[in-house]
Amino acid sequence: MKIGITCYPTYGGSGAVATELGLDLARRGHEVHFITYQSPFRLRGYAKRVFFHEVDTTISRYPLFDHYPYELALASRQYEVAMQERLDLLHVHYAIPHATAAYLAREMLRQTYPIKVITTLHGTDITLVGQEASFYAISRFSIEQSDGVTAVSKFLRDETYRAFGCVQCELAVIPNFVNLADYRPGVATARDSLVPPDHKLLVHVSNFREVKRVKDVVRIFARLRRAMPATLMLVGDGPERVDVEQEARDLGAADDVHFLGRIDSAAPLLAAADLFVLPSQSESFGLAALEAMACGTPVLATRVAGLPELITDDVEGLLEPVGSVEAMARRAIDLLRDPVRHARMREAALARAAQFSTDVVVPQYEAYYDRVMAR
Ligand code: GMT
Repeated sequence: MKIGITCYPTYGGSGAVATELGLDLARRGHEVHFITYQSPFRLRGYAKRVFFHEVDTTISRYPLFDHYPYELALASRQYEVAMQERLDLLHVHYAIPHATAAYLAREMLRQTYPIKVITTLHGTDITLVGQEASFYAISRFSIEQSDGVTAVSKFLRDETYRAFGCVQCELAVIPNFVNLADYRPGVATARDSLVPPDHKLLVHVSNFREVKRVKDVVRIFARLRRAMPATLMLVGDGPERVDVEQEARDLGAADDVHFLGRIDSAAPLLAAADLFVLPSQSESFGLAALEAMACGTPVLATRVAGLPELITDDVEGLLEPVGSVEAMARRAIDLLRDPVRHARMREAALARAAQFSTDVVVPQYEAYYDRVMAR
């Protein structure tokens, strides 16, 4: 099949999933064309049957444009690439504005040939942005007009039905996945190069948006650090970072908190960690948690949205209500003081992650493409 993929190319779960999906589809013999404004962050170097088509944004500073109409430039590029490459389908990730642009491209192509549009919903496109008054109607329209729609968890499917009604759409659940060749315990960075020998290592990875509650990570850590020597490493960057840095200073924990910024692959760090911390307000799936589990690291997370579909409390990790910093710290301390229980949880995390490996999940997308193409 010839597949066009549009996603946000920047640091984030939806772009990561879209890119890993494209790379694996190409390994399976499909031809994949990424269409976006910059090369996706996980797309590095040459890969057979993978192509990148840049959406030109150079005219964005034209004086008439207070707000650059990116979605029109994107629709135009999707149309051109589809015509030139004879794409079978456009698979867009994150509804706004990608599903809307793909709808336009499909309408432009209608006279020539009937391309299919599949939209994958990832999270805040439904739970936050899509429910903003100014985006609600266009989100609903773009979802309903897609030829196929997938959601990354049952939670997100049900939330889409609840929030949008979506009478005409049938949503398939296809979960996030992880490449076990890249994310595995064996890739761990040597611990003595990361932390003093007696320290426990806690890791968090995110784009530092409010929904991630990164300050809670530091609050949990500050409490845990009173009970045992420990280091916290925070990977990623975003709007909350300055406040999180201040929180670490205010709590007197800054010496043991390291802000690493955006790094290409966190796998070596995840594999070296004792605990991955994800106290999000909402998390439709929690790709970062899955990647940590694939590296054999248990997860301390919130019992919210899609996270309980991935993690069972006390099996592969620990789940507590949003904001319950005391309880999360207490449970982390108990776990890290019990090496036998911790080792059992590591094994359970690895076994659970294997159920979401690329080999298991990507064929579900292929089967879904076949179903949509046959309609
Ligand atoms: O919806 C978002 O916040 C954006 C998106 C991203 O690009 O980081 O994250 C979402 O998509 C991921 C991949 O499907 C999921 O694993 C994340 O749980 C989800 N984030 C939220 O729901 C907050």
